[in-house]
Amino acid sequence: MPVHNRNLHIIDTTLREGEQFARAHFSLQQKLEIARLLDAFGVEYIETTSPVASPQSDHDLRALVALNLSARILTHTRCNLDDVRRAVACGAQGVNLLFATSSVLRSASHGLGIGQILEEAARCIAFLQAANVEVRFSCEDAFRSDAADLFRIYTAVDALGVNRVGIADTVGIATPREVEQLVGHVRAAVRCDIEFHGHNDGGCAIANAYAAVLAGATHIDTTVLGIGERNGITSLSGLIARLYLSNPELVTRYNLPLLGSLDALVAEIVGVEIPFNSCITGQTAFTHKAGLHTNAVLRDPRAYEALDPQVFGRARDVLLGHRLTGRNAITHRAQLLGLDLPEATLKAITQQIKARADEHPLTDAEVDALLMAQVLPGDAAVVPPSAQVSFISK
Ligand code: HCA
Ligand code: CU
Repeated sequence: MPVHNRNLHIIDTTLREGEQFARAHFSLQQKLEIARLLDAFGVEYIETTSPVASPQSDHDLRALVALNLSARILTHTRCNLDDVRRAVACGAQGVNLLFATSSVLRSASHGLGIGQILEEAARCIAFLQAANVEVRFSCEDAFRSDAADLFRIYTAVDALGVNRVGIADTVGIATPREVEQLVGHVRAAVRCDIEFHGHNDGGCAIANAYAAVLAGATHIDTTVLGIGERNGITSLSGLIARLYLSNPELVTRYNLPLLGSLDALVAEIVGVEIPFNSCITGQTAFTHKAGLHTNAVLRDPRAYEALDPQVFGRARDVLLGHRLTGRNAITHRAQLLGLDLPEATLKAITQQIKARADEHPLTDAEVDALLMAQVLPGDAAVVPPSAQVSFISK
C-alpha cells in the first residue's frame, strides 16, 4: 500500500468553482445551507466566490463568515490589492490568490510578465500576512506553464512565507502520472503546503487528485457532484471513495453518511439528477444485477463490493426481475418471504421470470407474487391477477 499523507485537507469550492457551473445560481439561503452541511460533513475549508464579483457576493461572504463554522471560510481572488483588501474587510479567514502563468493565459488574460506577477504577489501576500489571514498563491494553468516560470514563482512565494501554493489543472489536460511528477517536484522545491485543483475535461479529475495526494499535496479542491466550469472538477464523493479504498483511516474523521444528503441538496438546487455513476452516491452504486454477481454477493458482499454501503448510510440492492437473474437470487428471495420451495420449482420460476423479463423487467412485487403463488395459488389478495394469470398461462 502506498504511503499516504495523513495531513490531508479538503477545500470544498462548491460555493466558488461550483458557482461557475452553467446551471448554478445560489441564493444566500442556499449558500448557507450548503455551507452548514459541508461543515457537518467535516470539510476543513469552504472556498467562496470573490466579494468583488457582485454586491451580493460581498454580502454572502460576510454572512458565511458570520456562521462561525468549524470549516475555515476562504475566498478566491485575483492577485491585486483592491480585491485582497475587500476579502479581508469581509472577514475571510483565508485568501486563495490566483495568477495565470501559462503563456496562452498570460496573453489572453492579464498580459503581465513573470517579474510583474511576482511584484503583485509580494504586495498581496504582505498585506494578508499583516492582516493575519491565511494565504495561498496558485498558478492557474500550471500544466501548460513553462516549468522554469512555475518554479521561479513557487519558490519565490514560498520564500515570502505563503501558507501554501496551488497547482491548478485549469483545462483538465493532466494525467495522473504528470500530476504526480509536477507535485513531486514542487514538493521538493518548497517548504509550504501544496494545494491541487483539477478539472475533469479528460475524465481524470479524481485520479489526478489522488495522484497529487500520493506525491505530497496537503490540500485537495473538490465540489459537491464535481460541478464547476465546463464539466467540472474532482467531486467530493469521488475523492472520498478513492481515499477510502486506499486507506479508510484517511476519511474516517468525516461524517460519511452525509455525502448522500450533500449530493442530493446540490443536485436539487442546480436542477440536475445525481449522476448514476457518482461514486458512493449514484442511485445504482450498490445495485447488483447479473446472476453471477448476485449469487456471490448474497454469500459474501465483498465479492463485488469494494465499498461497504453501510459505512456511507446506503443499502445494497439486488435486482431480481430481469433476464439476467439467477436461481440463487430467486431462492434467497423465497427464503426472505419465508417460503421453503423445492429446487425444481425455484428453477422453473427462475426460467419463468427470465422468459417474461425478455419483454420487460418485472417489479419485486411481481416476482414475489410468482413465488407466493406456489403456496397460495388461489389467494388473489397476495397474488396480483396479472402475475397469477401469466404464470399459469405459460
Ligand atoms: C478560475 C480558475 C481556477 C482556479 C484554481 C485555483 C482553475 O476559474 O478562476 O485557484 O487554484 O481551474 O484554474 O478554478
Ligand atoms: Cu477551476
